Amino acid sequence: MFKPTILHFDSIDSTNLEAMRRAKAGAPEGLCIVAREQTRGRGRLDRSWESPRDAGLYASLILRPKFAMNAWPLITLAAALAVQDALMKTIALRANIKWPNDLCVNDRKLCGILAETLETSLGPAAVLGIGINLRNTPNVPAEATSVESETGRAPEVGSLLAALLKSVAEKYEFLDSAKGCEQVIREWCAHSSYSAGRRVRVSLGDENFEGTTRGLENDGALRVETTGGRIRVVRAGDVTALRSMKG
Ligand code: BT5
Repeated sequence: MFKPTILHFDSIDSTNLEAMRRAKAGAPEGLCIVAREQTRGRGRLDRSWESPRDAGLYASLILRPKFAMNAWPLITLAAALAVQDALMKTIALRANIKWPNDLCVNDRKLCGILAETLETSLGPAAVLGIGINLRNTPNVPAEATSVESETGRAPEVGSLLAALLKSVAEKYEFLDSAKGCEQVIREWCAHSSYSAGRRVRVSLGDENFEGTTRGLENDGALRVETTGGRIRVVRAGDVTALRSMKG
């Protein structure tokens, strides 16, 4: 049974970095690092995550999954479902999931998820980092949003965190069950407007292309149909919605 234990910090470089340091030192699955601010909050690909004091929820969980490593990318998708669920239950805010790791409201980013894997003395581990903007502050990008901007009030961090950990635990245990992966993918597709029929631009860093989303592969990769009906499978990259919703 997955049981989170929370460790609070006033200020830290990055909750993901602290969770990785502790995982390397043998910390158990379920240890959750939470901070009021991060001085070096991390996004993907060395990007930063703006984490002003008391303006967001910044949390990282140590996981030591027993399921096959090819299913580990599904942790990000399961976490997105958990954030969506927690926001709905805590503050009745409906957020959309954008592949692979964002939650948005009206296409503005409210939450980012960063799952990182590492080797530790106890075997391979994953650190699941979640940042949710609770209040808008001048530091966060203009194209972002916060719970307060969307609902008129910011939830109490403790209650949102409790709901989030409960939901993450449920989805994570689910991933470990028979047919869990298929069900997470099905659930993700039902809860994300990006899953199918959405016109998108995909940026792979050295290459950009446009197409229409056509669901997910078994490992959570996004299928995008380009000209001539060719399906491209995107495992890492950024996806932006284009205006037309028609596929
Ligand atoms: C992410 O990366 O969205 C993953 C963010 C994960 C943050 C959490 S907080 C707790 C834990 N500890 C950490 O150190 N990290 C995790 P990516 O998809 O690469 O998006 C990064 C981009 O989002 C940046 O380049 C900015 O454009 C934008 N951004 C930065 N700060 C933001 C914020 N507070 N709100 C919305 N967008 C932001």
